[in-house]
Amino acid sequence: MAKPAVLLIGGLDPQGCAGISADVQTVSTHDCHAVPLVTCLTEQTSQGLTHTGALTEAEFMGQYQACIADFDIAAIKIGLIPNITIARCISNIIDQHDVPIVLDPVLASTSGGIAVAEDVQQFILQDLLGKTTLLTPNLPELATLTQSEDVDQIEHSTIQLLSKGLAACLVKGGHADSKWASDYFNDGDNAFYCYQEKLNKDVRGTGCVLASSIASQLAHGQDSRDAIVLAKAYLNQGIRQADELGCYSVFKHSMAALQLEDLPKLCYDPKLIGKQFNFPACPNRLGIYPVVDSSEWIDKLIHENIKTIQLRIKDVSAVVRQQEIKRAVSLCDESIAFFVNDYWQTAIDEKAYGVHLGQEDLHDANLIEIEQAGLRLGISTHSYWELSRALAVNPSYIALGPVFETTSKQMPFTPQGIERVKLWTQLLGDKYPLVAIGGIDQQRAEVLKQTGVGSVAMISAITKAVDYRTATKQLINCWQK
Ligand code: TZP
Ligand code: MG
Repeated sequence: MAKPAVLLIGGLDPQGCAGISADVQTVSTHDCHAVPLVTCLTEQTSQGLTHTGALTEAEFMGQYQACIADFDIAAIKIGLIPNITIARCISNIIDQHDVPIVLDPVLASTSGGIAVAEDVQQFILQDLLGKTTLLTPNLPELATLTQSEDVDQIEHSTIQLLSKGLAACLVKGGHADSKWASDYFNDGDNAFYCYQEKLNKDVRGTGCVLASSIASQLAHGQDSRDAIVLAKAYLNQGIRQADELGCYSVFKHSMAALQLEDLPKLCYDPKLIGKQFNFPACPNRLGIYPVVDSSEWIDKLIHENIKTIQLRIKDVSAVVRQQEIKRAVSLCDESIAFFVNDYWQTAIDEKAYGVHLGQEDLHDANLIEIEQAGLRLGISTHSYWELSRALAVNPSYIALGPVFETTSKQMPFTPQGIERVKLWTQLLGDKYPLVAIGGIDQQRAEVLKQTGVGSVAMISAITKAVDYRTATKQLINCWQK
């Protein structure tokens, strides 16, 4: 596969900490090719920025022609725009490329110094916003762009920018006075807070790194929510491992494996940022895990030595549902981990072992009530951002699907594949048991066993088998081998 090239438009920091040097390192570490297009030769130190040193239009456009002479560009990241002439050139350049555009509106550098001219700010608002895939302002920059100092109005402020044609906005909340570093994403359809504990290190250029990391992920074709979550993880890891150099900590660019502690958490309600949930643990290896639609199936399968099972009933009346859940609970003794899909209230009333929730159910369910009732909680995930959502509620286990094509559920997700199961098994370690689901039969279970995953869930491999007894026995045998 061709390496995606990312066009990096920004200023050169002579100390190599921020701007285009940070961008180049980030993009290269993400296995993309960095194509630097310098807007200005800045003079900046730990004391701030004293000179922007803009290039002329001819110099800038001459560079650009060279940038694109031999490569196709897969994404563009824009940083410091020194004046209106360069701003207009950038607008023309964007028009030449139908690719994701990440604009980091460097209106105020963390180290202070020269602010971006008023006419450039206006041009960003009037022209560039409408061409931007993702804008990544910090709180002061959002305030400048929306002329509102009220950081509690963050949702409203992003809507204001979206109404100007911006596709999506990620507001970096690192400047807020809180124990949590919390960013807010809004694309009009999806909005969430993405947070983790603030790291106590003063590293320059983190805004550039975040935006370039997102641009690289988008160049690789990632969904924008996954791009954000993965970029945050990259940022956290690089800050955590930053090296001391003079009066700075300098960012560590590294392709080291993703660490659970670096993944941000995700929630929809700002009041829940940092909320600690504590669901009881369940066995780390949940084993062969059938998902069935009746208590009759549960009766049959526990007689085949199944120890983990889920009742997933759709389209029946509330009365039947309750009877089914009640009966299932009465059939399962304490050696069996019995999870109820979705209907958490009935699961609590009937004292089931646990509840399994999809992402939408998770949105609607009262997690505090489930936690107080002492039920285990399992959560479905299909992507990194959904994993971040799951991590925010600290569940008893996490399910990843669909690993293979499935016909049992209509889903917009492409199969995750075996490699991702392996990666997530290592990522989640012994902190969260992982359950792989989707298109799994005995042959595939044997392959998945090699990934180290503790459990495989299935519907059709058992319920549509010619002989469910044999199918179940074979699955259990292969898993115990
Ligand atoms: N969630 C992800 S895939 C899936 C669910 C409920 C269906 C699994 O069914 P099958 O028949 O084992 O592919
Ligand atoms: Mg559900």
